Amino acid sequence: MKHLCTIFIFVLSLFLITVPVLCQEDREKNLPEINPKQIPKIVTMFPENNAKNVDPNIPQVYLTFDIPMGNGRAWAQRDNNTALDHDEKNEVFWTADKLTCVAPVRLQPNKKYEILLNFKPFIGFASLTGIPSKPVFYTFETGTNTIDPKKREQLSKKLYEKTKPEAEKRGWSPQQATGQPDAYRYKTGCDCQLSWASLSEDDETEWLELTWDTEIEAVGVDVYETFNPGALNRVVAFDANNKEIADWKGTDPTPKDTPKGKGISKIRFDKTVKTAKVWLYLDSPKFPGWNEIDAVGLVDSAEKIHWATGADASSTYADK
Ligand SMILES: [Ca+2]
Ligand SMILES: [Ca+2]
Repeated sequence: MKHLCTIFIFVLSLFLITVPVLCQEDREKNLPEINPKQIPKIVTMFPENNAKNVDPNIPQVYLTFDIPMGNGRAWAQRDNNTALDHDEKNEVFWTADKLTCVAPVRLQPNKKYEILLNFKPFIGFASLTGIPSKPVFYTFETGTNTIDPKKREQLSKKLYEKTKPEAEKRGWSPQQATGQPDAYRYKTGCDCQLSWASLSEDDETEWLELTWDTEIEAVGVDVYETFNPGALNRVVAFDANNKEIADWKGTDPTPKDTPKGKGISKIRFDKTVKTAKVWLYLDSPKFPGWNEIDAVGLVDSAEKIHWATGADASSTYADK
């Protein structure tokens, strides 16, 4: 009986979150056609679509979209035999960057899962502006591994860093400068919680520390500035012994009056360095207003960007 109730509640909540988007869709019938670029697309599925032999110990299934999404979701089942086994104790949630929707699960070994993502009438996944993603038929099969609570715990910790619930990343906290850019996706610069902001607008010079899980052979950093840019005047990279191995000083490549109010400052060191820790310095008093940073990536010699995984700062508006 308990199981039946859960299914009922799940279906009910699906409807609750689905209705506003359906209404939005109705309104859009009279509007000009949507630019295909504005339709959200799934860029990552975990496990991958059509994956076989998936470890049933994984505690989460998640989807990452290419643009920030609204709060709706629609993980609908095809039939009872292949329905996703949701973890009854933990609710589906969105990560702080609004890019990833995470379904906590309790999978079974040797089972084929079939999930209908945004199939009518269950339209839940939609961008912040209400544009729904296209329907996707998502399926994967678990392998023969037995359920091992210890292994599940380990996998849970590993995944948790990637998919922290929204509440764990406070608005404007240094952690908002980790991961791929999200605030930067808005057309113009904005005072947005998806970026780090210092506590005061102009009271003192500020620093932002970024760290990476593994050392990168880096030629420089790309700094995504999303509000009142121009304050960056020094970047220092450290080695594993905390010794300064690169020290750039100069004028921020993104000027204060840049037309869109945002920019990517591409800082290059005078040599390639192996680093997993970088400090950015900002002359905040000289550049009025909060000088917000959305994301920071180390750039390797192939110009591949590695997004920061950890962050700390001199101060944060999240403490206000
Ligand atoms: Ca300032
Ligand atoms: Ca961000």
